[in-house]
Amino acid sequence: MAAPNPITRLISHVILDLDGTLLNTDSIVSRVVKPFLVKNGKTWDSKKAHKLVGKTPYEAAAVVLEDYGLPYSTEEIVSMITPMFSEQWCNIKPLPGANRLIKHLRSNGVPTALASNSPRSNIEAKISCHEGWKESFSAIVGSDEVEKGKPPSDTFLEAAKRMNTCPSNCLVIEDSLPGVTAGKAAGMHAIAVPSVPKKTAEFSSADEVINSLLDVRPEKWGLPPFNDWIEGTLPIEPWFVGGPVVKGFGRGSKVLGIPTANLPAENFSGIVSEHTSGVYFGWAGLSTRGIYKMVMSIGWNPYFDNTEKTVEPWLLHDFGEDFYGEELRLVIVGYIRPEASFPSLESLIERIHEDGRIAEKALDLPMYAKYKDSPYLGNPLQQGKSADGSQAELIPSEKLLWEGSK
Ligand code: ADP
Ligand code: RBF
Ligand code: MG
Repeated sequence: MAAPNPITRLISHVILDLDGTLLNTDSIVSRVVKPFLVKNGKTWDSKKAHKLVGKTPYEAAAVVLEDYGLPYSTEEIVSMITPMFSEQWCNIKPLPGANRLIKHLRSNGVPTALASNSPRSNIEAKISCHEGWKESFSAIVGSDEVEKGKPPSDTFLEAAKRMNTCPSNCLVIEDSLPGVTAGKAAGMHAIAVPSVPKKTAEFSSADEVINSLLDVRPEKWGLPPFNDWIEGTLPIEPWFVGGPVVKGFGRGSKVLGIPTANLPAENFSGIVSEHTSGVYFGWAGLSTRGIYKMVMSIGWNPYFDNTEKTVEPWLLHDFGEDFYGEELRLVIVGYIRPEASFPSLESLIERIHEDGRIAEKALDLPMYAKYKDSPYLGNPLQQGKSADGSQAELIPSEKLLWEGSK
């Protein structure tokens, strides 16, 4: 692994944004705004969803009003939509790496604040759904506790003040442009974790732009490093996907010499939005052949600038033939790195081979090897169907985790 960057900044306090940074709030925005619009005779345009990211409820309502031309005032929209949101608070899932980061900061005694554009009561309601979160923050600042929400600096300055520290000691982690702007305006360091894909160019004011919270490297900021990386891999809570192998871009073998067995996009709709892009690894089961080591990318393949997020599993075995149409089951157990663009095709290929070597070796570690026995990979009774007879796209990971650890 490369030597860590020399530490040029000494951070003592961290300030986290909530929606879109720690919580996958976007997934419920459409669940609330969409039915609201439908009820009012409008059609939800998912391409406009990003315009609501990082806004206060009032600002978001104003955007909805402007975009869809509803016969209400902004205040009326806020008051109609707020109860609909409140019902959903506990359905918002933590983003990948959020629990890990919060626990890490807490166990290392790094004072951490929450600074959000939501009103304080909403913040409290949302974090109460997640065990250990509330106790992990030494200060919480809502938009109703300061004169102006983000992008002005008030929210972050107030958070620093409540932690009795000065802004230059603080590291802000934010997914939205208004949030990063606010952090910089407060004189703080800022990491951007954009929740809207492919918008990284907008974040030039951030000190660092990363792909997900899994990629936070606290040691770069003079903070205690994570110590859960093992042989270049990060264990994750496993996830399970499967389906018949379908045709992909026709590029894997031809252009890269690396075949990737694609699964039907619809099998991934939930998974793809839940998991950040990146390079992962695990075990692959082919119904008639056996169980193999596997390394895969999930995302937009930046080198090729794809418009669709895909899952590209490369089975670490020489089959000497295609197996389109066969049932493929995957158990994804660990993370290696974010997706990247590369200066040349050769360097992309070299990096993918390196990923393969890392996965090959790591999968022999007991913590990963045990998942080779997951019933999901090979049990014909489970294949293609779940208990209710519907297509099995995802087995609840808690269940299999439990089975795997018996
Ligand atoms: P496509 O774009 O259609 O996915 P690829 O060039 O990526 O085409 O080749 C993938 C196909 O190659 C898979 O669907 C599978 O049938 C076959 N294949 C052969 N060996 C492997 C392997 N080791 N890993 C993944 N797929 C393989
Ligand atoms: N594509 C990228 O553009 N950037 C990557 O960092 C990247 N990493 C990959 C890692 C692995 C292990 C695999 C199997 C593929 C990766 N690819 C990446 C995807 C590759 O571009 C993809 O398989 C082809 O586009 C085939 O469709
Ligand atoms: Mg492929």
